[in-house]
Amino acid sequence: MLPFESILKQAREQCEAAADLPAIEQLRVQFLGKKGIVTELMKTMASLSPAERPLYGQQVNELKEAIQSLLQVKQEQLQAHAMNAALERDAVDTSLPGRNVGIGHLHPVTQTRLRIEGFFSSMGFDIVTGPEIEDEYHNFDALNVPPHHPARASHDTFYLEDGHLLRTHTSPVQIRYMKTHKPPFRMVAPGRVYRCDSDMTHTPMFHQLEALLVDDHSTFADLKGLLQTFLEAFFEQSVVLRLRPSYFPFTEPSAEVDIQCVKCQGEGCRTCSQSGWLEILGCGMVHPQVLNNVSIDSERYSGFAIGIGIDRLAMLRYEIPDLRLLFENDIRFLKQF
Ligand code: 2NL
Repeated sequence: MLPFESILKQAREQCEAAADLPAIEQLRVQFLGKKGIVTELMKTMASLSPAERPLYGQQVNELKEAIQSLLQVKQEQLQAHAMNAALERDAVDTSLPGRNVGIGHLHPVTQTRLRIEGFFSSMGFDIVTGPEIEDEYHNFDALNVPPHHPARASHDTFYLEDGHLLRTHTSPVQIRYMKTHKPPFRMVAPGRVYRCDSDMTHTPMFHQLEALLVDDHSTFADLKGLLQTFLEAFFEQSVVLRLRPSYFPFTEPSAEVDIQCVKCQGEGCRTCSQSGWLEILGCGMVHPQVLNNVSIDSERYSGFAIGIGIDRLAMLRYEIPDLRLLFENDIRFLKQF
């Protein structure tokens, strides 16, 4: 066999056997490197006669190119193989469900507040907020709450320094509003309020929304009609109202409003403690003294006010059994709404 053919055969076999890229590089050195087999063949050309040289040179060149191409093909094969192995190893299963981004949602109390605000907005009420730190005048005196009223005792109200306190209701927002607006007007004041109270059904901080309407001749019938419309909109069903006479220093007459239980329609169930009724809110006609306190002529104008516990309505709407769940901020609880 001619040396060229035998060298090519040897190269082909070794190339075939090469298992990885370093082996290919080693073959390149062995055949084509500075001291490689092909290079050595090239050097022997000097000992040939001028007539033999062109053919010899051409054959060495052909050998060199053939080996180069062998190495090239094998190298590409190995690279493709390595690439496929990597792709298989790092494969992504595009059929797997995506990870939940979890953008969250509003707190159930906030959802309930927005729902109530939405109703009153639609009825033309302004939504107004005010400070949570108040003074005795705006929280009590202006509202006709006498100096020795039990609500003013320090075991019911959080007092701060120099006559300040944490508001016990949102009424001071209405006092400020009435001082700066001329009737007729209608507004609601939502927000956090504070009382020294903590048990199954009371937390030291809770959420209230008070509605206030003052006009030429607003009546208790207007109040009752608004309550019926509001409660049916809120619970998305017809409701039966029951008004019980009550007492608040800032309204006269005053009433507590019950509705027939929206869970059992009055049959008696756990939600209504078997009574068939749910206590929902307090309301009344604004006491003339309160109007006078904010320089509104109580001979000419009359008004009504409604005090709504937002947390209680959230509990009824979402069937939450314990008020305290609303304030523990346990994500497993909150996620359900
Ligand atoms: C309740 C009772 C009520 C009011 C709040 C009010 C405010 C002004 C004047 C007159 Cl500025 N009244 N607010 C009136 C009646 C009841 O809340 O049981 N809330 C949960």
